Amino acid sequence: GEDYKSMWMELGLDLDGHDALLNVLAQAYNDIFLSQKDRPETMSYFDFVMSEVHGLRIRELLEEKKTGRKIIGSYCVFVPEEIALAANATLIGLCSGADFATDEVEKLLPRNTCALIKSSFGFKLGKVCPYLESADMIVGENTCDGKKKSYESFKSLVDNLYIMDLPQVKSEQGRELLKNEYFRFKKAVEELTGVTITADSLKDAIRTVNAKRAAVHRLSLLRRHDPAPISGLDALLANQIFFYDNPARFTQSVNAICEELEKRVQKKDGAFPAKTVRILLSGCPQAVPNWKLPAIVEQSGAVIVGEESCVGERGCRNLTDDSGNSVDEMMEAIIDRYFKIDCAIFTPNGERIDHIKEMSKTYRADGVIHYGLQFCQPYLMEAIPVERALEKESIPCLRIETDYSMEDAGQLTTRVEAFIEQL
Ligand code: BJ8
Repeated sequence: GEDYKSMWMELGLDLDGHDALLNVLAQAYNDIFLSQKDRPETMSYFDFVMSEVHGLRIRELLEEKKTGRKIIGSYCVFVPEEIALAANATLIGLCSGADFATDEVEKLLPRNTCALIKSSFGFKLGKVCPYLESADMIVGENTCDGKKKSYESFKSLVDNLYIMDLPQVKSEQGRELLKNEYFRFKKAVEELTGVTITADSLKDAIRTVNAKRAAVHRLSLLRRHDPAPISGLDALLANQIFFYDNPARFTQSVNAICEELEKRVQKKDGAFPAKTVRILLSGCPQAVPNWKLPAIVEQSGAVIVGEESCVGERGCRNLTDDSGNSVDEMMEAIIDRYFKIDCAIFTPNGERIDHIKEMSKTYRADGVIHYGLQFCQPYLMEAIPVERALEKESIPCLRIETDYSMEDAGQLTTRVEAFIEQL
């Protein structure tokens, strides 16, 4: 609305570009989400959050800042929210799910860079992301070569970029590296906020984040039922909003959805009819508003029953042990928890294949669609062993390679429909 304009201007947003982005977002949301049949009523909270994504939530963050709280933006689920919260900071996942200012971006990045990285540059260059502009610290992590190298240029665009190094091997030395980096991050956040993390604040933070992850797990598990009580699109939306909503309110809202879904399961009410073909989506993270593939899958008559993705189960599978009594003990628990994340930048990464097989069984998927962003070496490379491993279990797999443009939508629909038909 009108009243947000001055806020956006103060943040330095480009109002025309920003309006254009919001219009595309609203249109896509309308076409993809609001047109769905038999949605749970409690999804109305998420509709509201999406309608206020650059409005009310930004106002809240700016209010937090007025009280001295700091905002930290991140591009990866390896950045521990517990540490931010414990030091009086709010962690926001920066989304990067749409092309923007592509011509400008391609002056700084090679054309054959994945759409996610290009998008993060585009949102900055186009000045259209109020989260990015509100952040007191932005964390870039050394994960894939694309992100790692692109942050070197990104540094010239933002003055508060903090680089977090990450291991690539799940060895003892790898854990040691992660440990050093998490302690270095803790110190940097404490310096940023001027607040020293205590055993109490860290325990509280761990509990807050655990509750959020537990709520999402509860939601995920309800999707194993047939008929699935919620569409994959709506479940994905909850997983996306996970990254920027107020944690306690998010937890409460997801639990409210779960209560409604539990009743639906009892009554055998579904978002789709019983015996609808069930798909597990696996691969690259799907950031807002990148809804292309899930929309195609569900408009083709299948239901997505799980996301093996960082915006999904890979990102929030494990909880953190909160039983420690000292900051050091709880830091160790945090390191243990994050070191289990089976991102494709790790080598070897057999756990991910095990998890895909396990998720296929838990959610009773008829087939797996592997989603790889074009030019994303880690996930495109892993797609082949993933497909082979699934073949051995007689689980059909379709490998998709795509980007954020709609140019291939027709072709994707044809391939997805043919895949669903054979299941
Ligand atoms: S923990 S998946 S959020 S790094 S799509 S930018 S991998 S070329 S996003 Fe990720 Fe953290 Fe891993 Fe998860 Fe590179 Fe691929 Fe692009 Fe990607």
